[in-house]
Formats: sequence, C-alpha cells, structure tokens
Amino acid sequence: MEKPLVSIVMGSDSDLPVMKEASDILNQFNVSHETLILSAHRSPEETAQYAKQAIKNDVRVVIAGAGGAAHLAGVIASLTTLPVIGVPIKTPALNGTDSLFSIVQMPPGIPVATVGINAAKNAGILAAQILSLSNPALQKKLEDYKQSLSKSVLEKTEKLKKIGIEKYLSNTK
Ligand code: RP5
Repeated sequence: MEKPLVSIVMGSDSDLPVMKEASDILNQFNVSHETLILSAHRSPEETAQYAKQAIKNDVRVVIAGAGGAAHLAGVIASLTTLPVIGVPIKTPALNGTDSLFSIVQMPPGIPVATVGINAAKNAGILAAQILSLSNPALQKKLEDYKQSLSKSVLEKTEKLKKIGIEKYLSNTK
C-alpha cells in the first residue's frame, strides 16, 4: 500500500461525517492519505507520539479537525514542522465559533492554517495544493478542478440569462 502523504486526524468519531469530505476530495485527486482518531485531551500521549513521528513516516501535510475546546491541531503543530491545516468542527453549543477561535488563535511561532467551520473539503484541497508544489501531475489535476468550477459558474449565468429568475429558482428548488 502507498505511504500516506496526508494525515487526516480528528478528535472524535463524531467529527467523521465532516472530515470525510477531506478524504473524498483527496481521493478525487488520487492523493494517498490516512484517517485517524486522536484526541488532544482524551488520548494526549498517543497524540504527542503520533505528532512527533509523522514526519519520519513521510507524511507531508496534516489536516486536524476538532470541535469545542479544539486543541488538536495546535498541539500537533507544536510537535512537528509539518504544515498543519486546522478544521473547526461545528458544535451544538456555540455553532463552531468556539472551535474556530481555539484553532485560529495560535501563538506566534506555531501556525495552524485554519479553514472555515466544517470546511474539510477546503482543507483537502489546500493539502493537495501544498503537495502539488513538487508534483506537476497533481498541479494539472488542481488546474482542471479550478477550470471545472469556473465552467459551472459560467453555465449558471448563461442559464439565468436564458430562462430568467423565476424559472431558474423553480428549476433549482
Ligand atoms: C472534540 O470534542 C472532538 O473533536 C469533537 O468535535 C467534540 C465532541 O466529541 P464527542 O463527545 O462527540 O466524542 O474533542
């Protein structure tokens, strides 16, 4: 089996439905990755061990998702020089603002590249973009992906021009 270049780590299996989106987009770009559950609070020793070992295992980017007092991404970033992308998970109590602030407000010296609340897909794309710096084939896939986004917007504006607002809205309901 191919060694994982990206580690997708999350604090709980309750984060999995969101974090799966990172895995899905990495599969689309054919980027090898692993998916792990590790908690900064509930399994601190194992989390530290993982973070110290990741670079030696040839992982190149870490994506870490957690909710609430979301310290997972920051703790991993404190123990590795690998780029760490943080995904704040939406919480019932504070809608994910707690997770966002916990992940984004890192002290100078220990950055975590934080994406939006529940934005695991963007985390996957960002990880692929980092890897594409040394992988022209992956860069081409990312260019094609961006082209497809642009094409879909242009198709929408053409359709809107053609059928008008009322029909457009009733068609997309
Ligand atoms: C965090 O606490 C996890 O990342 C999760 O988002 C949140 C709740 O965890 P569970 O109680 O659902 O396991 O550590």
